[in-house]
Amino acid sequence: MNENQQKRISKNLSYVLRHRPDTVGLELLDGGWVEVDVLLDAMKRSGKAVTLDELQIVVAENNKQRFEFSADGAQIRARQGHSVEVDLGYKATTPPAVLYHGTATRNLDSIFADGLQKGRRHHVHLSTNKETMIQVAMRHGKPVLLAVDAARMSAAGCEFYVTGNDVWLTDHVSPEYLTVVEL
Ligand code: HQG
Repeated sequence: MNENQQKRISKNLSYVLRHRPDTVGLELLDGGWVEVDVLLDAMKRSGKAVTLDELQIVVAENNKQRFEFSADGAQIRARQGHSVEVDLGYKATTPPAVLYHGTATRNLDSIFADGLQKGRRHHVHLSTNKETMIQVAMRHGKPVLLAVDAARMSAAGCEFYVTGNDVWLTDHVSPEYLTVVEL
């Protein structure tokens, strides 16, 4: 399988597992899981056929580790990034003292007025990894990196959830916790 094929499968999976399971006749289970057999069957019926081998490669090699199998391998889910109503079942966890968020410079005025908003997603996405966050920022325009004072947010009672791929999720980040990091 070449890179383009992997990308296409990853995009199809993101669409189905995060946003529109209904388009292939699926409903997500608690935690955002889908039975692998059921998924393969649904993808086939909707003309987006993918084999189990291909699925395993995409889960293992996806550049952002977006997907994961359950421990027994019978189920699959997207780790984060959903727009459908689903409880991923992540437990609130104490965050590292500092987390990062990458965005475009044109968003700064609005972010320093309203804070980081989750928009269409379930949460605001943060990470310990500055490089990753700069990459995320570059999707939006001229990149800027924000440091989030997670220690102070946590002390103030804000909750954080961590996924299996170092994405930290929270509901909202007030401007008082944000500073621009000089690149
Ligand atoms: C910005 C990708 C103005 C926010 C990535 C961002 C990530 C505001 C954009 C994951 C704002 C939302 C998430 C405010 C936030 N005013 N702009 N008050 N509050 N914003 O794509 O964080 O490929 O929904 O800074 O790798 O960029 O999907 O979120 O620029 O991990 O797996 O509004 O999505 O992962 O954009 O990216 P997004 P994001 P996947």
